[in-house]
Amino acid sequence: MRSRRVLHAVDSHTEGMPTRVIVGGVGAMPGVTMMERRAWFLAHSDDLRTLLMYEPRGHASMSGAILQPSTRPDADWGVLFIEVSGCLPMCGHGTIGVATVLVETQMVPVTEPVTSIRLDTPAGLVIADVAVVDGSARSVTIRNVASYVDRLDAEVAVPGLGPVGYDLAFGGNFYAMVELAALGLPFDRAQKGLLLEAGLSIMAAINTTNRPVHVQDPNITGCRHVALIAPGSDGRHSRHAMAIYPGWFDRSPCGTGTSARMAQLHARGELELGADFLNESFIGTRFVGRLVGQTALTDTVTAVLPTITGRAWLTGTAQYFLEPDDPFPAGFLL
Ligand code: PYC
Repeated sequence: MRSRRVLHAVDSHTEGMPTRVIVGGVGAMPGVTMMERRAWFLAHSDDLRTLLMYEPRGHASMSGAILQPSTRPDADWGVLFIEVSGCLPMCGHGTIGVATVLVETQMVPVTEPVTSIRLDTPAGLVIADVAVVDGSARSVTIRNVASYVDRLDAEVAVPGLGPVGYDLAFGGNFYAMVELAALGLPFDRAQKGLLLEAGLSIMAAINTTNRPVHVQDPNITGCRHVALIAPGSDGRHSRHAMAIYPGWFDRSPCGTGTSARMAQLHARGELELGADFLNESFIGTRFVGRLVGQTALTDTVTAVLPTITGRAWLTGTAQYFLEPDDPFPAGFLL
């Protein structure tokens, strides 16, 4: 075999959104936390991310995760999230995909009716409770990181759109939330080009004028996700199109986005602790979220503690190669 690299993958999708889980072929990265490993990876090994996510092995909306030994004694596996736009600190659909793969391949001891997996992510410890029936993963509930509102009723001047009102919350990543009706745009897949353009312009304007920074971790910064909320959405059932940098939509209902949305709805008095919240993606797939507690992050910022439940399915296994004379050793995007 001529290949310079052999990368072992278990491919899956979470409510329509791919998670390519790299289970072999990548050694332990330097770093004493997963956030340090993420920084090391971006500085020294980002061509591996683009090789696995970009064409011809992936595509413009690809997403995945690289398994690592945990950096903390209380976790089973470390996870580095990779996608076309970089390395997210936390990814909800990716966590549901990883947990499903770990159970289905028996890379963790599997118990029924629930297998609890502790994952060391760049954003902190995330616990995934996998519902297992007859040895098979049926759904996953993740206990996500503390989520909080950064700003409510903010306004930003967006070239081509004028002043746009938005709320901004953190749920593992920062999410701007904008009502589609206020933009005069329809919740319609046939208009996806217009929606994507609006989402990207809004995130660029927010990052230029008032870039968000996490209240506890200055490594987490910037808004790369805009939830375009469909008319008729409320604190029980919400639909959205999630526009993501550099130009794609989440196919899943977005786990970290659902967490941010629940933090926003709670702050607005529309979602109480303990109530189920149904969040629906642009393709109509669903996560069920719930707020299970609160925690103080600083003297002035109180966060909510979200859980997200969704399903993932394995789609295949693969060994990805890089031959020495491949003209695209880091892939490409068209
Ligand atoms: O599920 O958290 C998520 C996510 C982030 C980006 C795409 N999906």
